[in-house]
Amino acid sequence: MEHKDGTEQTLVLIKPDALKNSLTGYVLSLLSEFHTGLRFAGAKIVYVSNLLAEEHYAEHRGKIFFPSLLEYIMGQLHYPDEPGRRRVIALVYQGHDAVQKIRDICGPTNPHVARERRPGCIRALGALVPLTDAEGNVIGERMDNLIHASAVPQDAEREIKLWFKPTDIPPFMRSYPTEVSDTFYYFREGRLFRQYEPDSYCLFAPGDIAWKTDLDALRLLEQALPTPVTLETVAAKYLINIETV
Ligand code: FUP
Repeated sequence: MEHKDGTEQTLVLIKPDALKNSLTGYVLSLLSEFHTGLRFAGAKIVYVSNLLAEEHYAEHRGKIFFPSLLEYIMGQLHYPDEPGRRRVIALVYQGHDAVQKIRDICGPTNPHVARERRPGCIRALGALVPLTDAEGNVIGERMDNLIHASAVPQDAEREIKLWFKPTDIPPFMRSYPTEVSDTFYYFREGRLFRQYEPDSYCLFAPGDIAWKTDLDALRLLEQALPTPVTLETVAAKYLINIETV
């Protein structure tokens, strides 16, 4: 969806390998307004829980590289003994043609292809890691490619709403409709509650600003009707930097 002023937004994740290799500043420079004409609309440092990782990469569920991809985005592979350093930097950029502009700077998904076809792009600095089964046979590959960037505007909307609450983004920079909640919603272990339950997390209190699509989804879930957005998708951003598992 285009923003009111004709611009669009995109989600960028600076992944654990970029942080480990001290490439954060370099990546931010390449993406800076000076080079791209794009502006920050949101930024946060995120400890990536299993829930968030699974939701982010939901389209790859079931693929051979999926478990490794989750370990990678959660920082477990680059910081096996230092949970305190496991994090990603999540950013929303806004501006004309933001999705494609940033994809171009990232380059091809596979770092080997990136080096061959687009030397100088961010992902050309990445690595390809073979995945093996218990017998040591190569069964796939994991791409440590430093950065995630939304592929198309529809993905950008899903991903921005997955990682960011409306109030993480300045009011005049929000691209998607919001609604004020008139009720309490709590979440615990995949279930939704209207009243506080021990060990549940409060997703919304009356008066809180929510993405409209999230409240629509919760209302459908309460009636056990199918929703385009899962409960986990709604909840994940409210558990950011709370959940440690
Ligand atoms: P992209 O949109 O460029 O991030 O690429 P994809 O959605 O196709 O892939 C998502 C992530 O899975 C990428 F970071 C690369 C990773 N991947 C692997 O690790 N192994 C594969 O065989 C395919 C993709």
